[in-house]
Amino acid sequence: MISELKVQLRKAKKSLKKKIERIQYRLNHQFGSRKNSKVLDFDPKTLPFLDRESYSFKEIKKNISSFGDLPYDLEQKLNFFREYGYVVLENCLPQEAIDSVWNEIEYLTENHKQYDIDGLAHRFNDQKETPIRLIPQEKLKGVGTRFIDYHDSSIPAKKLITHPNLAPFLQASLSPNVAVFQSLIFRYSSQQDIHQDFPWVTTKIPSHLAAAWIPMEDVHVDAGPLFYYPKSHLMKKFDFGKTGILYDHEKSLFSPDDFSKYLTKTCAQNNLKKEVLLIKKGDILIWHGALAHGGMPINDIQKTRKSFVVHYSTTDGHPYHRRATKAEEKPDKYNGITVYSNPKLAHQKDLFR
Ligand SMILES: O=C(O)CCC(=O)C(=O)O
Ligand SMILES: [Fe+2]
Repeated sequence: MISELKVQLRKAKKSLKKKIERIQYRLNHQFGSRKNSKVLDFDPKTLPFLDRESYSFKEIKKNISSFGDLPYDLEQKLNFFREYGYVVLENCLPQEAIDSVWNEIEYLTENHKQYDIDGLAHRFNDQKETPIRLIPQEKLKGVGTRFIDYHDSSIPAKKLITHPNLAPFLQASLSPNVAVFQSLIFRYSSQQDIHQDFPWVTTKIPSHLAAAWIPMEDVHVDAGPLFYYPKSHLMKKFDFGKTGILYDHEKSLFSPDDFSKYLTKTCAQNNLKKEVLLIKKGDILIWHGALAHGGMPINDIQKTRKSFVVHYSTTDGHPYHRRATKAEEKPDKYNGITVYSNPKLAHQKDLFR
């Protein structure tokens, strides 16, 4: 009892200290000097070519690996992405390849007790990543659950997320040295609040970040589709206080909630309109690391929204697996894209071939 009280007291003290720091920070910013404040944007020296004023498709094309016929016009899609912060590549992935990866997920869900692949389930284990063998099956199948970095255990998944129809776009928008560094598989909508990815899904170079949203079934409007605000990647960035544009749970003075309020307000001020993503299996949405987006609420609880979200950086931006302490000697490459391996899951790497 006493120790519980002590814990609560410690928490209350911490929260009060943060409140005071927040007020001091705001006052300082309004009236004081900004000598020590962080620059609130990406470092211009590190921007991918596509994000630079001097961008030229001709130059980019010279630098990336040669590629075959694509089901879209690369230059046109890159121009659209540059302007709007997202783009849809239609009919890019074979249906059978998607179905077979989803079948692996069904198999793992049924036989989860044998697998150490990570998952994250709603209101389970303090929202911490947990091996799926420890997550009860109903939770694993439920709303709010995701498989984390599943691609580590599946060659078909690795091939899907580095597909030859996708790789040239990623290389042209980020750098020739693209790296997959995180992936999430959802059965239902994440119902996540509006956010941008770069403050959380952190890379050594925050501007080296893009994500793909791969539907594993046609998206239904009542299933809680992904939403986003076109052009929001160009908005002024949020200041988390002390940690600049990046979020740190311990050190940042402002919370994820403050961040989403800021984004909603700033999108409205800039007259940006929310769009909802209703794409089909086989299509891919790519979004810029700074595009404001989230998951709509689920209107019909019977409706799944099976999807594969992949975060890509560059080998400079993210030199090794987030669970590793140093670079792999020879990381795997699929279609010219580096795919790091999880050193903690070496015994269950590439289970599916
Ligand atoms: O698929 C969703 O609903 C949102 C996923 C997302 O925002 C992310 O993984 O960064
Ligand atoms: Fe996100």
